[in-house]
Amino acid sequence: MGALGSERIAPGFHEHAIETMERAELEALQLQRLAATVDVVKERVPAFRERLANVATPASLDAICGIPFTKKSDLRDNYPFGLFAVPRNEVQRVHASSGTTGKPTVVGYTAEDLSMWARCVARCLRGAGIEPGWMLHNAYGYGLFTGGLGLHAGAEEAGISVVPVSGGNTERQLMLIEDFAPESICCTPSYALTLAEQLPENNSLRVGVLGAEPWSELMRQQIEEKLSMIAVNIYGLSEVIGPGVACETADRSGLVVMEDHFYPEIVHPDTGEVLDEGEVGVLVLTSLTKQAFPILRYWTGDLCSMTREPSPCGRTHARISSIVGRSDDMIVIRGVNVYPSQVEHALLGVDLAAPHFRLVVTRDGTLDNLTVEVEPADGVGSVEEVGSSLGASVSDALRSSLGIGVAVTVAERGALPRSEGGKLSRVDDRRSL
Ligand code: DLL
Repeated sequence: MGALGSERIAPGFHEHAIETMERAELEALQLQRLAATVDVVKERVPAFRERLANVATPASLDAICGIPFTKKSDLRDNYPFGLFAVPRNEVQRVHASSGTTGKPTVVGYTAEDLSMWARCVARCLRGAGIEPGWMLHNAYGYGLFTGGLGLHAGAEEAGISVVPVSGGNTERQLMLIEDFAPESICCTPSYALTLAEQLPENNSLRVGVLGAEPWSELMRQQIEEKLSMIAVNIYGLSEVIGPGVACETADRSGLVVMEDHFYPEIVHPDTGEVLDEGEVGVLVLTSLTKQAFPILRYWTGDLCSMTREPSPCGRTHARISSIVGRSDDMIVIRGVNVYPSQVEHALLGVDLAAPHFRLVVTRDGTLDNLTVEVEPADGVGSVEEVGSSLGASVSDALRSSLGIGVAVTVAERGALPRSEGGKLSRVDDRRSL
Protein backbone atom coordinates (compact mmCIF):
# COMPACT_ATOMS: atom_id res chain seq x y z
CA MET A 1 0.00 0.00 0.00
CA GLY A 2 1.33 3.49 -0.84
CA ALA A 3 2.31 6.02 1.81
CA LEU A 4 -0.59 8.39 1.56
CA GLY A 5 -3.19 6.04 2.94
CA SER A 6 -0.97 4.50 5.58
CA GLU A 7 0.82 5.77 8.68
CA ARG A 8 3.04 8.83 8.33
CA ILE A 9 6.54 8.35 6.95
CA ALA A 10 8.94 9.88 9.50
CA PRO A 11 12.48 11.18 8.88
CA GLY A 12 15.19 8.87 10.25
CA PHE A 13 18.92 9.50 10.72
CA HIS A 14 22.08 7.80 9.58
CA GLU A 15 24.63 9.82 11.60
CA HIS A 16 22.43 11.34 14.26
CA ALA A 17 25.16 13.05 16.29
CA ILE A 18 26.56 14.89 13.27
CA GLU A 19 23.21 15.66 11.71
CA THR A 20 21.98 17.32 14.91
CA MET A 21 25.28 18.85 16.05
CA GLU A 22 25.11 22.23 17.82
CA ARG A 23 25.54 25.03 15.30
CA ALA A 24 28.62 26.49 17.03
CA GLU A 25 30.31 23.10 17.09
CA LEU A 26 29.45 22.51 13.44
CA GLU A 27 30.92 25.86 12.44
CA ALA A 28 34.12 25.17 14.36
CA LEU A 29 34.43 21.87 12.48
CA GLN A 30 33.75 23.60 9.17
CA LEU A 31 36.44 26.19 9.81
CA GLN A 32 39.02 23.59 10.70
CA ARG A 33 38.19 21.59 7.57
CA LEU A 34 38.05 24.66 5.34
CA ALA A 35 41.52 25.74 6.47
CA ALA A 36 42.89 22.27 5.76
CA THR A 37 41.22 22.17 2.32
CA VAL A 38 42.62 25.56 1.32
CA ASP A 39 46.11 24.46 2.34
CA VAL A 40 45.83 21.21 0.42
CA VAL A 41 44.64 22.89 -2.77
CA LYS A 42 47.43 25.47 -2.56
CA GLU A 43 50.00 22.80 -2.01
CA ARG A 44 48.85 19.99 -4.29
CA VAL A 45 46.99 21.57 -7.20
CA PRO A 46 49.63 23.38 -9.27
CA ALA A 47 46.98 24.77 -11.65
CA PHE A 48 45.62 26.88 -8.78
CA ARG A 49 48.88 27.86 -7.13
CA GLU A 50 49.07 31.26 -8.75
CA ARG A 51 45.39 32.03 -8.27
CA LEU A 52 45.58 31.21 -4.56
CA ALA A 53 49.00 32.74 -3.94
CA ASN A 54 47.54 35.64 -1.96
CA VAL A 55 44.87 33.65 -0.18
CA ALA A 56 45.76 33.04 3.46
CA THR A 57 44.55 30.03 5.41
CA PRO A 58 41.09 31.25 6.54
CA ALA A 59 40.93 32.22 10.21
CA SER A 60 37.13 32.58 10.14
CA LEU A 61 34.33 31.22 7.95
CA ASP A 62 33.64 34.75 6.70
CA ALA A 63 37.15 34.82 5.24
CA ILE A 64 35.94 32.38 2.59
CA CYS A 65 34.73 35.33 0.52
CA GLY A 66 38.38 36.19 -0.17
CA ILE A 67 38.80 32.96 -2.14
CA PRO A 68 38.17 33.16 -5.90
CA PHE A 69 35.28 31.11 -7.34
CA THR A 70 35.97 27.88 -9.20
CA LYS A 71 33.92 27.61 -12.39
CA LYS A 72 33.08 24.89 -14.85
CA SER A 73 35.61 26.44 -17.24
CA ASP A 74 38.37 25.59 -14.73
CA LEU A 75 37.49 21.91 -15.07
CA ARG A 76 37.49 22.24 -18.85
CA ASP A 77 40.85 24.02 -18.87
CA ASN A 78 42.40 21.31 -16.71
CA TYR A 79 40.75 18.33 -18.41
CA PRO A 80 40.84 15.51 -17.51
CA PHE A 81 42.70 15.18 -14.18
CA GLY A 82 44.51 18.53 -13.76
CA LEU A 83 42.64 19.59 -10.62
CA PHE A 84 43.12 16.36 -8.70
CA ALA A 85 45.06 16.70 -5.44
CA VAL A 86 46.23 13.09 -5.15
CA PRO A 87 48.37 10.92 -7.43
CA ARG A 88 46.47 8.92 -10.05
CA ASN A 89 47.00 5.64 -8.21
CA GLU A 90 45.03 6.95 -5.22
CA VAL A 91 41.99 7.71 -7.35
CA GLN A 92 39.60 4.79 -6.93
CA ARG A 93 36.91 5.96 -9.27
CA VAL A 94 36.11 8.69 -11.77
CA HIS A 95 32.74 10.01 -12.88
CA ALA A 96 31.85 12.63 -15.47
CA SER A 97 29.03 14.96 -16.47
CA SER A 98 28.37 17.27 -19.39
CA GLY A 99 31.00 19.85 -20.11
CA THR A 100 30.24 23.04 -21.95
CA THR A 101 31.87 21.81 -25.15
CA GLY A 102 32.77 18.42 -26.59
CA LYS A 103 34.64 17.12 -23.53
CA PRO A 104 32.97 15.99 -20.32
CA THR A 105 33.67 17.35 -16.85
CA VAL A 106 35.70 14.70 -15.02
CA VAL A 107 35.78 14.19 -11.26
CA GLY A 108 37.69 11.73 -9.05
CA TYR A 109 37.30 10.00 -5.70
CA THR A 110 39.66 8.31 -3.25
CA ALA A 111 38.42 5.34 -1.23
CA GLU A 112 37.67 7.73 1.63
CA ASP A 113 35.79 10.10 -0.66
CA LEU A 114 33.59 7.20 -1.78
CA SER A 115 32.91 6.25 1.81
CA MET A 116 32.02 9.85 2.77
CA TRP A 117 29.73 10.11 -0.27
CA ALA A 118 27.97 6.87 0.66
CA ARG A 119 27.36 8.19 4.18
CA CYS A 120 25.91 11.44 2.80
CA VAL A 121 23.53 9.53 0.52
CA ALA A 122 22.64 7.18 3.39
CA ARG A 123 21.64 10.26 5.41
CA CYS A 124 19.45 11.37 2.50
CA LEU A 125 17.69 8.02 2.20
CA ARG A 126 17.15 7.62 5.94
CA GLY A 127 16.02 11.24 6.24
CA ALA A 128 13.51 10.58 3.47
CA GLY A 129 11.99 7.94 5.73
CA ILE A 130 13.40 4.82 4.05
CA GLU A 131 14.08 2.14 6.67
CA PRO A 132 16.96 -0.34 6.74
CA GLY A 133 15.64 -3.58 5.26
CA TRP A 134 13.36 -1.84 2.76
CA MET A 135 14.01 -2.23 -0.94
CA LEU A 136 15.05 0.65 -3.22
CA HIS A 137 14.36 0.49 -6.96
CA ASN A 138 17.28 2.53 -8.34
CA ALA A 139 16.40 3.79 -11.81
CA TYR A 140 19.17 6.38 -12.03
CA GLY A 141 21.65 5.65 -14.79
CA TYR A 142 24.71 3.60 -13.79
CA GLY A 143 27.95 4.63 -15.44
CA LEU A 144 29.80 7.90 -15.71
CA PHE A 145 26.71 9.71 -14.36
CA THR A 146 26.90 9.91 -10.56
CA GLY A 147 23.22 9.11 -9.98
CA GLY A 148 23.15 5.31 -10.24
CA LEU A 149 26.32 4.37 -8.37
CA GLY A 150 25.89 7.24 -5.89
CA LEU A 151 22.43 6.16 -4.76
CA HIS A 152 23.52 2.52 -4.90
CA ALA A 153 26.38 2.95 -2.43
CA GLY A 154 24.24 5.10 -0.12
CA ALA A 155 21.53 2.46 0.00
CA GLU A 156 24.05 -0.26 0.85
CA GLU A 157 25.60 1.95 3.52
CA ALA A 158 22.16 2.42 5.11
CA GLY A 159 21.28 -1.29 4.98
CA ILE A 160 18.63 -0.78 2.32
CA SER A 161 18.46 -3.50 -0.35
CA VAL A 162 19.01 -1.96 -3.72
CA VAL A 163 17.72 -3.09 -7.10
CA PRO A 164 20.26 -1.70 -9.61
CA VAL A 165 17.87 -1.34 -12.55
CA SER A 166 19.57 1.75 -14.03
CA GLY A 167 17.68 3.89 -16.58
CA GLY A 168 15.58 2.94 -19.59
CA ASN A 169 13.42 -0.04 -20.57
CA THR A 170 10.25 1.15 -18.89
CA GLU A 171 8.40 -2.13 -19.49
CA ARG A 172 10.98 -4.03 -17.49
CA GLN A 173 11.01 -1.38 -14.75
CA LEU A 174 7.24 -1.69 -14.37
CA MET A 175 7.44 -5.47 -14.23
CA LEU A 176 10.17 -5.40 -11.57
CA ILE A 177 8.27 -2.89 -9.43
CA GLU A 178 5.17 -5.09 -9.56
CA ASP A 179 7.09 -8.32 -8.90
CA PHE A 180 9.65 -7.17 -6.30
CA ALA A 181 7.29 -4.74 -4.51
CA PRO A 182 10.00 -2.22 -3.45
CA GLU A 183 8.96 0.30 -0.80
CA SER A 184 11.09 3.05 -2.34
CA ILE A 185 12.32 4.32 -5.65
CA CYS A 186 14.86 6.81 -6.93
CA CYS A 187 14.85 8.34 -10.40
CA THR A 188 14.31 11.74 -12.00
CA PRO A 189 10.94 13.33 -11.19
CA SER A 190 9.97 13.29 -14.86
CA TYR A 191 10.64 9.56 -15.03
CA ALA A 192 8.60 9.04 -11.85
CA LEU A 193 5.68 10.66 -13.69
CA THR A 194 6.21 8.36 -16.66
CA LEU A 195 6.12 5.32 -14.38
CA ALA A 196 3.14 6.76 -12.53
CA GLU A 197 1.09 6.72 -15.70
CA GLN A 198 1.43 2.98 -15.93
CA LEU A 199 1.66 1.76 -12.35
CA PRO A 200 -1.52 0.99 -10.40
CA GLU A 201 -2.27 3.36 -7.51
CA ASN A 202 -2.11 0.51 -5.01
CA ASN A 203 1.57 -0.21 -5.78
CA SER A 204 4.14 -1.00 -3.10
CA LEU A 205 5.98 2.34 -3.19
CA ARG A 206 5.98 4.58 -0.13
CA VAL A 207 8.91 6.95 -0.69
CA GLY A 208 10.48 8.41 -3.84
CA VAL A 209 13.85 10.18 -3.74
CA LEU A 210 13.82 12.28 -6.86
CA GLY A 211 16.23 14.79 -8.35
CA ALA A 212 18.94 15.51 -10.93
CA GLU A 213 16.63 18.01 -12.64
CA PRO A 214 14.40 20.92 -11.60
CA TRP A 215 10.80 20.15 -10.67
CA SER A 216 7.89 22.06 -9.25
CA GLU A 217 5.47 21.63 -6.36
CA LEU A 218 2.81 20.85 -8.94
CA MET A 219 4.87 17.95 -10.25
CA ARG A 220 5.41 16.76 -6.70
CA GLN A 221 1.68 16.79 -6.08
CA GLN A 222 1.00 14.79 -9.23
CA ILE A 223 3.70 12.23 -8.43
CA GLU A 224 2.56 11.83 -4.83
CA GLU A 225 -1.07 11.45 -5.82
CA LYS A 226 -0.57 9.11 -8.74
CA LEU A 227 1.94 6.86 -6.98
CA SER A 228 0.50 7.17 -3.45
CA MET A 229 3.96 7.82 -2.04
CA ILE A 230 5.81 10.79 -0.65
CA ALA A 231 8.32 12.38 -3.03
CA VAL A 232 11.42 14.08 -1.64
CA ASN A 233 13.87 16.22 -3.54
CA ILE A 234 17.54 15.18 -3.69
CA TYR A 235 20.18 17.57 -5.03
CA GLY A 236 23.79 17.26 -5.99
CA LEU A 237 26.33 17.73 -8.73
CA SER A 238 29.30 15.72 -9.80
CA GLU A 239 31.80 18.56 -9.36
CA VAL A 240 30.99 18.64 -5.64
CA ILE A 241 30.43 14.87 -5.09
CA GLY A 242 27.24 13.74 -6.93
CA PRO A 243 23.77 13.21 -5.44
CA GLY A 244 23.60 13.76 -1.69
CA VAL A 245 24.96 17.28 -1.31
CA ALA A 246 21.50 18.19 -0.01
CA CYS A 247 18.19 16.41 0.36
CA GLU A 248 14.74 16.96 1.81
CA THR A 249 13.61 14.80 4.67
CA ALA A 250 10.19 13.16 4.80
CA ASP A 251 8.94 16.50 6.23
CA ARG A 252 9.68 18.09 2.87
CA SER A 253 10.68 21.41 4.40
CA GLY A 254 13.75 22.38 2.39
CA LEU A 255 16.84 20.44 1.34
CA VAL A 256 19.25 19.82 4.22
CA VAL A 257 22.85 20.46 3.13
CA MET A 258 25.46 17.98 4.43
CA GLU A 259 27.23 20.93 5.97
CA ASP A 260 30.01 19.04 7.69
CA HIS A 261 31.26 18.08 4.19
CA PHE A 262 30.06 20.95 1.96
CA TYR A 263 30.08 24.63 2.91
CA PRO A 264 27.19 26.46 1.19
CA GLU A 265 26.95 30.14 0.27
CA ILE A 266 24.32 32.01 -1.73
CA VAL A 267 25.83 34.80 -3.83
CA HIS A 268 24.59 37.50 -6.14
CA PRO A 269 24.63 36.19 -9.74
CA ASP A 270 26.23 39.38 -11.09
CA THR A 271 28.44 40.67 -8.31
CA GLY A 272 29.32 37.41 -6.52
CA GLU A 273 28.61 39.09 -3.17
CA VAL A 274 27.37 36.83 -0.41
CA LEU A 275 23.62 37.33 0.10
CA ASP A 276 21.54 37.24 3.29
CA GLU A 277 19.53 34.23 4.35
CA GLY A 278 16.29 33.95 2.41
CA GLU A 279 17.55 35.82 -0.66
CA VAL A 280 17.69 33.95 -3.96
CA GLY A 281 21.09 33.75 -5.61
CA VAL A 282 23.65 31.31 -6.96
CA LEU A 283 24.54 28.37 -4.76
CA VAL A 284 28.31 28.22 -4.24
CA LEU A 285 29.76 25.11 -2.61
CA THR A 286 33.13 24.33 -1.05
CA SER A 287 34.11 20.75 -0.25
CA LEU A 288 35.44 20.40 3.29
CA THR A 289 36.68 16.81 3.40
CA LYS A 290 37.22 15.66 -0.19
CA GLN A 291 40.66 14.29 -0.99
CA ALA A 292 40.94 13.48 -4.71
CA PHE A 293 39.18 16.56 -6.01
CA PRO A 294 38.80 19.24 -3.33
CA ILE A 295 36.90 22.20 -4.71
CA LEU A 296 36.81 25.76 -3.41
CA ARG A 297 33.76 27.99 -3.88
CA TYR A 298 32.33 26.11 -6.86
CA TRP A 299 29.89 28.26 -8.80
CA THR A 300 27.04 25.77 -9.34
CA GLY A 301 24.93 28.12 -11.47
CA ASP A 302 21.87 26.83 -9.57
CA LEU A 303 19.60 29.50 -8.10
CA CYS A 304 18.02 29.00 -4.67
CA SER A 305 17.79 30.52 -1.19
CA MET A 306 19.07 29.22 2.16
CA THR A 307 18.20 29.23 5.85
CA ARG A 308 20.24 28.16 8.88
CA GLU A 309 17.16 27.65 11.06
CA PRO A 310 17.12 24.07 12.41
CA SER A 311 14.66 21.66 10.73
CA PRO A 312 11.47 20.42 12.40
CA CYS A 313 13.10 16.96 12.68
CA GLY A 314 16.03 18.32 14.73
CA ARG A 315 18.66 18.57 11.98
CA THR A 316 20.84 21.62 12.53
CA HIS A 317 22.46 21.85 9.10
CA ALA A 318 21.45 24.65 6.70
CA ARG A 319 18.60 24.06 4.27
CA ILE A 320 18.29 25.30 0.71
CA SER A 321 15.06 25.82 -1.21
CA SER A 322 14.31 23.84 -4.36
CA ILE A 323 16.34 25.05 -7.32
CA VAL A 324 14.33 27.83 -8.95
CA GLY A 325 16.46 28.36 -12.06
CA ARG A 326 19.94 28.69 -13.51
CA SER A 327 22.26 31.65 -13.75
CA ASP A 328 23.44 30.39 -17.16
CA ASP A 329 21.79 28.77 -20.16
CA MET A 330 22.20 25.14 -19.11
CA ILE A 331 19.05 23.05 -19.45
CA VAL A 332 18.37 19.60 -18.04
CA ILE A 333 16.65 17.09 -20.32
CA ARG A 334 15.69 13.78 -18.72
CA GLY A 335 18.39 14.26 -16.09
CA VAL A 336 21.10 15.09 -18.63
CA ASN A 337 22.68 18.54 -18.52
CA VAL A 338 22.82 20.22 -21.90
CA TYR A 339 24.65 23.45 -22.70
CA PRO A 340 23.91 25.31 -25.94
CA SER A 341 27.69 25.59 -26.33
CA GLN A 342 27.91 21.79 -26.60
CA VAL A 343 25.47 21.89 -29.50
CA GLU A 344 27.45 24.67 -31.11
CA HIS A 345 30.61 22.63 -30.76
CA ALA A 346 28.96 19.55 -32.31
CA LEU A 347 27.67 21.60 -35.25
CA LEU A 348 31.20 22.77 -36.00
CA GLY A 349 31.99 19.20 -36.99
CA VAL A 350 29.14 18.97 -39.52
CA ASP A 351 30.17 20.51 -42.86
CA LEU A 352 26.61 20.94 -44.14
CA ALA A 353 25.49 22.89 -41.03
CA ALA A 354 25.51 26.66 -40.54
CA PRO A 355 26.57 27.90 -37.08
CA HIS A 356 23.02 29.11 -36.38
CA PHE A 357 20.80 26.97 -34.19
CA ARG A 358 18.05 26.98 -31.60
CA LEU A 359 17.12 24.50 -28.88
CA VAL A 360 13.39 24.00 -28.38
CA VAL A 361 12.36 22.15 -25.24
CA THR A 362 8.86 20.74 -24.94
CA ARG A 363 7.12 18.40 -22.56
CA ASP A 364 5.18 15.66 -24.25
CA GLY A 365 2.98 14.21 -21.48
CA THR A 366 5.62 13.55 -18.87
CA LEU A 367 8.70 13.30 -21.04
CA ASP A 368 10.93 16.23 -21.93
CA ASN A 369 11.95 16.49 -25.55
CA LEU A 370 14.69 18.52 -27.12
CA THR A 371 14.50 19.59 -30.74
CA VAL A 372 17.53 21.23 -32.28
CA GLU A 373 16.75 23.50 -35.19
CA VAL A 374 19.57 24.03 -37.66
CA GLU A 375 20.14 25.66 -41.04
CA PRO A 376 22.18 24.52 -44.05
CA ALA A 377 25.57 26.22 -44.41
CA ASP A 378 26.03 28.77 -47.20
CA GLY A 379 26.60 27.27 -50.63
CA VAL A 380 25.78 23.64 -49.81
CA GLY A 381 22.36 23.55 -51.49
CA SER A 382 18.74 24.11 -50.49
CA VAL A 383 16.82 22.50 -47.63
CA GLU A 384 15.15 20.18 -50.19
CA GLU A 385 18.52 19.11 -51.52
CA VAL A 386 20.54 18.62 -48.34
CA GLY A 387 17.93 18.68 -45.54
CA SER A 388 17.75 14.97 -44.86
CA SER A 389 21.50 14.27 -44.88
CA LEU A 390 22.13 17.43 -42.83
CA GLY A 391 19.50 16.34 -40.30
CA ALA A 392 20.99 12.85 -40.02
CA SER A 393 24.56 14.10 -39.59
CA VAL A 394 23.56 16.61 -36.91
CA SER A 395 21.52 13.98 -35.14
CA ASP A 396 24.51 11.58 -35.05
CA ALA A 397 26.87 14.32 -33.87
CA LEU A 398 24.49 15.33 -31.09
CA ARG A 399 23.84 11.79 -29.95
CA SER A 400 27.54 11.21 -29.50
CA SER A 401 28.26 14.53 -27.82
CA LEU A 402 25.19 14.82 -25.55
CA GLY A 403 24.56 11.15 -24.93
CA ILE A 404 20.82 11.46 -25.55
CA GLY A 405 18.71 11.29 -28.69
CA VAL A 406 17.36 14.62 -29.88
CA ALA A 407 15.06 15.53 -32.75
CA VAL A 408 16.61 17.70 -35.46
CA THR A 409 14.69 19.95 -37.80
CA VAL A 410 16.23 21.82 -40.70
CA ALA A 411 15.03 25.38 -41.20
CA GLU A 412 15.38 27.59 -44.28
CA ARG A 413 18.57 29.62 -44.43
CA GLY A 414 18.05 32.81 -42.41
CA ALA A 415 15.01 31.53 -40.51
CA LEU A 416 16.66 31.14 -37.10
CA PRO A 417 17.22 34.13 -34.81
CA ARG A 418 20.48 36.06 -35.21
CA SER A 419 22.09 38.12 -32.52
CA GLU A 420 21.40 41.79 -32.92
CA GLY A 421 24.22 42.87 -30.66
CA GLY A 422 22.65 41.76 -27.39
CA LYS A 423 22.78 38.38 -25.76
CA LEU A 424 21.04 35.88 -28.01
CA SER A 425 19.04 33.25 -26.22
CA ARG A 426 19.41 30.02 -28.07
CA VAL A 427 16.97 28.20 -25.85
CA ASP A 428 13.22 28.26 -26.26
CA ASP A 429 12.00 26.36 -23.20
CA ARG A 430 8.28 25.71 -23.65
CA ARG A 431 7.90 23.43 -20.63
CA SER A 432 5.76 24.91 -17.93
CA LEU A 433 7.28 23.71 -14.71
O1 DLL B 1 22.58 15.35 -11.47
C1 DLL B 1 23.65 14.43 -9.51
C2 DLL B 1 22.35 13.85 -9.05
C3 DLL B 1 22.02 12.56 -9.37
C4 DLL B 1 21.50 14.62 -8.25
C5 DLL B 1 20.84 12.01 -8.90
C6 DLL B 1 20.34 14.08 -7.78
C7 DLL B 1 20.01 12.78 -8.10
P1 DLL B 1 25.22 16.33 -12.56
O2 DLL B 1 24.97 15.42 -13.70
O3 DLL B 1 26.59 16.83 -12.35
O4 DLL B 1 24.85 15.62 -11.20
O5 DLL B 1 24.22 17.56 -12.69
C8 DLL B 1 24.19 18.54 -11.69
O6 DLL B 1 21.85 18.96 -12.14
O7 DLL B 1 23.96 21.62 -11.00
C9 DLL B 1 21.57 21.09 -11.17
O8 DLL B 1 21.53 22.04 -12.21
C10 DLL B 1 20.84 19.83 -11.62
N1 DLL B 1 20.19 19.19 -10.46
C11 DLL B 1 20.61 18.15 -9.74
N2 DLL B 1 19.71 17.86 -8.77
C12 DLL B 1 18.70 18.77 -8.87
C13 DLL B 1 17.50 19.02 -8.17
C14 DLL B 1 23.59 15.16 -10.82
N3 DLL B 1 17.08 18.26 -7.15
C15 DLL B 1 23.13 19.59 -12.01
N4 DLL B 1 16.74 20.08 -8.55
C16 DLL B 1 22.99 20.60 -10.91
C17 DLL B 1 17.13 20.86 -9.59
C18 DLL B 1 19.03 19.62 -9.95
N5 DLL B 1 18.24 20.67 -10.31
